[in-house]
Amino acid sequence: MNTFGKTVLVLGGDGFCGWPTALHLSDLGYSVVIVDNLSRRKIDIELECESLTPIAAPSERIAVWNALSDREIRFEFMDVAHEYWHLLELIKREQPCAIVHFAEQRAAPYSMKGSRQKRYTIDNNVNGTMSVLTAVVESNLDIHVVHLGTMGVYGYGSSGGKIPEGYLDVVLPSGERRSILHPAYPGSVYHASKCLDALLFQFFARNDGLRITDLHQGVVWGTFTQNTMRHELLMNRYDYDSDYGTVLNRFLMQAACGLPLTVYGSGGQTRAFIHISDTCKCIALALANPPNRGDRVKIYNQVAETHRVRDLAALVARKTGASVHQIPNPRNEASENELDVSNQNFRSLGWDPVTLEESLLEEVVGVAERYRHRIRRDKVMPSSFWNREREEACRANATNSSDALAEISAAASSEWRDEVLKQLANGDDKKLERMRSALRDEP
Ligand code: NAD
Ligand code: USQ
Repeated sequence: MNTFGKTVLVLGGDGFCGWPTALHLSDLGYSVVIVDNLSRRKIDIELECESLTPIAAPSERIAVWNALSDREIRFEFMDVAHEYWHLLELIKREQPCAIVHFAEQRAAPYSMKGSRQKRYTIDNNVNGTMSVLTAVVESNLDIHVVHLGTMGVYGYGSSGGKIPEGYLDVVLPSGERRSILHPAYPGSVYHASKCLDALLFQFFARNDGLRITDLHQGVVWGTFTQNTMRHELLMNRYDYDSDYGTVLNRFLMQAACGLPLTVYGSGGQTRAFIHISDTCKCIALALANPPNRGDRVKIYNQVAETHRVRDLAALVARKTGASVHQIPNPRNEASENELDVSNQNFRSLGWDPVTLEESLLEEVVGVAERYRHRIRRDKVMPSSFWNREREEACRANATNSSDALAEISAAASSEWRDEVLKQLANGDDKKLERMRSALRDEP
């Protein structure tokens, strides 16, 4: 497919998946317009916890990319969920061939934090999706909508075999064979918002003939891609806190900082995983292979492999010497599950995914080590609970866990502090000694 000069709107293009994807699509020749209201950066302020990696302001990182790449990414500040007319006007003006929709509140724990966050997640995500679909219909343009969904819409169980890609072949009581949308088993308010999105896609594809692809993605890990590595100011975000940090990136950060790995419950939860560089590749593949007008919603499982949480912890512990702590689970989820997932749709397009390679794990630990002075260790333990029972269980255990954490943190912190002092002293031994003794004198 000739991509050159074709316009793509990347909604949520300032985020963890959106930013490297915007760079990848720009690199492939698409004319990319990032649309974002920077709500994720505002939630950083609310949670008092920033990305582990320092991320440049949108205008700065885009200017660096445009200068380095000889391409042009543009930026539109907009709330997709609540500025419908602005969105419609943008679509009419840009006449994009496709819209990639990442612009949602994506953390399950944040969506369970309290009633405000529950309502915000549904309001933001469902209204955003509804606005995009309505605006595409209203524009009367033939635009392919590519949405980032989640494996969590299926629940994490069995579907009588491998989890299929969106549709389940069933035999009705009458004996008639049908291919139906897979039943929805959301495990959080966030996951429920994705199930509601999926229903909207079914309606708009059938009623208006919209061309829609929904990508049910697994847990994303890693931070760098080839493009974000081209300059320090292109750096991608790395969430590590208990609301936004996802499990493998959290374990790698914890290992890098000498903190115990926080396995929730038995660690028997099996989840699907994908590396961030493959997120970008899969989206490019989905854009290059749109459904026809009138086709049913095309659904892909965007996953590379599945792993049990405790096996991941054991792998990271083996590699790094980190200790593993099982703590009460703040979530209401099955303590053990199998997960067998089909990813045939992307495989049939030639996708050869990255798996948990040692070198990539080392790279992420390296990033975490480099920026560990930025970590707020008080943001590592769970702070959002699925229900009162889970909260009480976690709080009852908190004393023991925090004693253990505090011990390890204290040991690690003196080592870090010394590293920071060395950097500040910049080779001046006398200055270093003065700073060390000043700190030792601290009450
Ligand atoms: P993120 O929070 O880092 O990025 C989302 C971006 O969307 C942010 O820049 C945010 O400011 C923006 N945004 C949110 N609401 C908006 C609105 N109303 N208007 C304009 N911009 C808005 O999240 P991410 O990890 O990049 O995830 C992107 C998408 O991929 C989400 O829809 C998420 O559900 C899905 N996904 C993510 C993962 C993962 O592990 N990160 C896994 C599966 C699916
Ligand atoms: N977990 C731990 N310890 C931790 C963090 C998590 O044991 O320190 C466990 C959780 O209990 C859960 C599993 O690890 O069983 C995965 O948790 P996660 O936070 O890595 O992922 P999740 O909440 O499912 O959400 C992430 C993204 C979300 C995306 C989803 C894909 O934030 O946007 O939709 O992964 S999936 O999990 O396939 O549904």
